[in-house]
Amino acid sequence: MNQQFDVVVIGAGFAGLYATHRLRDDLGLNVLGLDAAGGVGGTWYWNRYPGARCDIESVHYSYSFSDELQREWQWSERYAGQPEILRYLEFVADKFDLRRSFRFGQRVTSMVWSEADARWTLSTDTGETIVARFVVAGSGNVTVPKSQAEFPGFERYKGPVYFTGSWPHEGVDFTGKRVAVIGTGSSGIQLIPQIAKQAAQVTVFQRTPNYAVAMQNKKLTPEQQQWNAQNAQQLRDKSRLRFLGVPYQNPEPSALEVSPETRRARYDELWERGGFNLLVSSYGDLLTDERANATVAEYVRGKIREKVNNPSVAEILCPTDHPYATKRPTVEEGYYEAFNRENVSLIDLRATPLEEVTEKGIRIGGKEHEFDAIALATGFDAVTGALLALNIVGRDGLRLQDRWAHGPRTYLGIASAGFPNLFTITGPTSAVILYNNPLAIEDHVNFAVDAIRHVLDKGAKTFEADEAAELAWFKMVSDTLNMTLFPRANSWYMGANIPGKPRSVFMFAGSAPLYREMCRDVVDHGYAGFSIDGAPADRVPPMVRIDAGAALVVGAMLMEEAKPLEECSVDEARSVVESFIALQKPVPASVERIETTYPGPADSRPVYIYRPRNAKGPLPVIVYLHGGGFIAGSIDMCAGVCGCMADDLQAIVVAPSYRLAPEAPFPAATDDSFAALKWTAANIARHGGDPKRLVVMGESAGGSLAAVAAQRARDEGGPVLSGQVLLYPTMDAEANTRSRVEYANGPVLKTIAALGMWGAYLGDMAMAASPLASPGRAKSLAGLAPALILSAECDPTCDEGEDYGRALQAAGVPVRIHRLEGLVHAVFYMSRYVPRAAEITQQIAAFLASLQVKSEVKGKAPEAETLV
Ligand code: N01
Repeated sequence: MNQQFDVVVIGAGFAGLYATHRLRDDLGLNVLGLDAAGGVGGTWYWNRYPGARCDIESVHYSYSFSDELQREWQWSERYAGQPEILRYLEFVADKFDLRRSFRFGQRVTSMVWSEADARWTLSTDTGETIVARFVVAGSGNVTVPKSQAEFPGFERYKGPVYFTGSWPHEGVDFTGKRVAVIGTGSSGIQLIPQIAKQAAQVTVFQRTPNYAVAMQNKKLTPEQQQWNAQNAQQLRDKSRLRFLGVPYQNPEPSALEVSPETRRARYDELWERGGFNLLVSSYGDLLTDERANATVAEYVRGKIREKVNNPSVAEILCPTDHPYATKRPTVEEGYYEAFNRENVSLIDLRATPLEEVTEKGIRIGGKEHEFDAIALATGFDAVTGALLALNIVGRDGLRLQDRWAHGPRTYLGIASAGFPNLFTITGPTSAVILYNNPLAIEDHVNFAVDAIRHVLDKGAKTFEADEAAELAWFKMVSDTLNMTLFPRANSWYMGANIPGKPRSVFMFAGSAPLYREMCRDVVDHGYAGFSIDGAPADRVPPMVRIDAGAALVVGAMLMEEAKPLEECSVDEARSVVESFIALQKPVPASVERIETTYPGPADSRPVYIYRPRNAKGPLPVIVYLHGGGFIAGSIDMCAGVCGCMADDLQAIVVAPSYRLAPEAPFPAATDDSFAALKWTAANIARHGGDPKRLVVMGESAGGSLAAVAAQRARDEGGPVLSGQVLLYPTMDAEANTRSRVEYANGPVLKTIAALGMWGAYLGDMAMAASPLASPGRAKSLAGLAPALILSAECDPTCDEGEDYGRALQAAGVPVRIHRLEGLVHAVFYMSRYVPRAAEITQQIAAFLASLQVKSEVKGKAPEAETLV
């Protein structure tokens, strides 16, 4: 029998079947699939307990790679049961003739990397040894059942014990039996009502109650089936852009911004829709804000109390120790009603801990309860269990168990440093946990297949995650996770369900669309973060370096499916930019806004003056020029940031409007903003400002306008400025910088979009030669006001601002350049969701202090630094 393969695929579930199909049929490789089970199906082969059913709607919980398959296969129910999902996977295996590539009933017992020939050697429990260049592990995330050894004395129990995760194929007849069920997670919640219909007595041992939502399952009509088949691709495309990978409607921003009545009506409507609709389509802050989460948690508890007749039983079933959905929220059919039956009783293990398992049953509270059978729905050694069980030994004898002793370390969840040519499909820290499995699997398999093709095309031998990339990935994933409520629960998501297992980071809590963008970015940067044949890897790409808060905002933006800026009309671009209002903290009540006008060269223009109500003046003054690419943005759009700056810095912030292109092209914006600066200098004393402590500031395109205004103040007779603050400014239409290339695709601003806006502003690109458009081209930069340049690392404009700062320094201007590591364009406007946006105000506070123009600043600012 041939024992040399290009690729060994482990597992014959969704992942293994698709990987085998792609590697064998698309790449033409010699592939062997191995599975310990007697057939295909993966988790659906083993989990045959009564009631086993998927919690994602069937039409979404299926492959998307084949149109033909999507047309041919019809699901009979909204949520398919285990037998039907297994039939589906068998159908797929037959349709694509996959069984011939598999050996069933063979469990991989070890995998050892040989450096000399760059091959993996796999051993199986049937004594076989197989050699392969690549291994694709599709061993699953909830595969290895938890050990029963957690229960003292279990080995003494004489009756039958059934694990939900390896249920007897022939089924179990519980008629007339007294049955104990331990565990009330997804499996237990499905199993209990089914057994209750048959058994004489069911005793449920509950340690932690769960939030179970009505499934609202039903048979699909022929019309629905036909519609699903006809619209399959559209449904799948939409799914890929949504939280959890289901094409449900996007949520409203916040549960806290609506009245209790509105909220309740929304929850009611989504409850009726069933399943994950409640989580996906209600409010965007349920998983990040405890108070928002409390509203839905109380709603679900209310439903439990409605369903369970006995109020004290209902209270035991009501979860209170973790926020809603921080453990996988379960879906139920008749679970709560089961507790209204005479033959079902509930034991609260928190109140009465399980003492031991005896020969005949279970002892709690000093009393032995006898059972004819015990069903364990106690869950799995999830995410890492199946991979560690493979006993993988990588480069230089490194054992995966040792490498992951304190928690998994991976890059993108698909590879781990020291283990070349091993792809872990939907591995730890990938997006799978909060995503629809088949789609997550397809994405990951496609990544692995493309990487293998890349290696083979290059004639290379090895593909391996770089340790530095892993570290960057780990930081971003753990920071993101820590911005959510997930760490508040002791769940398998956190590795907290197994005694002794390190509590760590197992899940990517951004969103699947963001994760996909990150993977795409890695590929677009030539597999940055991976080393091929040991060549040093390029540093990790932009999306992986992104700050966690910014990552969550970018993920939410991707799910909004907004039209890319570069494809927008002027009006569309304006409404995209205005939408940033929602991302800012609001103007604090401690700040008043005066709305007035200033005389611009063409017309009288609105200007807002923000003044801290109780500050003792005269106060320093900041003239703030908003961004928006010269074609968009407004003084209303920047209200939150201006109001907060006034409060944080105890300064007066003046936000003038200026004319926008293309209606009023260059130099209208610079003429207006310079006029506003002069008007402020002449008039601000009336409002409590100190014109001798005047700073001009601008964000993005406003940064360019601020730099030009500072030059005109020097050249055109004042006013005298104390300083200039340029926040990730776009400085020159023709700048040819590294960051414009490296960050060409965003994350927030794309180079092509910035260029489009420059074009609209300048009208004629030849205008770029004017220093009024490109301040870096001024004859001299000497004698300008001291400058603070704040650049964002993950931003095409990063370098042009810094380059201008260095040119100012060379001309003898005191300058501080501060790079906002991991932050993105427009982050100042994301202050509500990106805590690190506060770094901008802190830097400005330190800058003002260095200029000695500072008031009593609220909060802690970095020490004032001497400017270079
Ligand atoms: O496992 P779980 P599961 N003493 O870990 C309890 C997928 N799935 O098999 O919470 C007493 O969720 C434990 O209590 P606690 C899905 O992703 C999907 O149900 O640790 N009790 C908990 O109540 C799911 O999340 C579907 O305090 C003990 C239960 O056992 C994942 O698989 C269906 C205990 C385990 O819950 C796992 O679900 C089934 C102990 N020593 C599974 N140890 C659908 O698609 C554990 N427990 C619908």
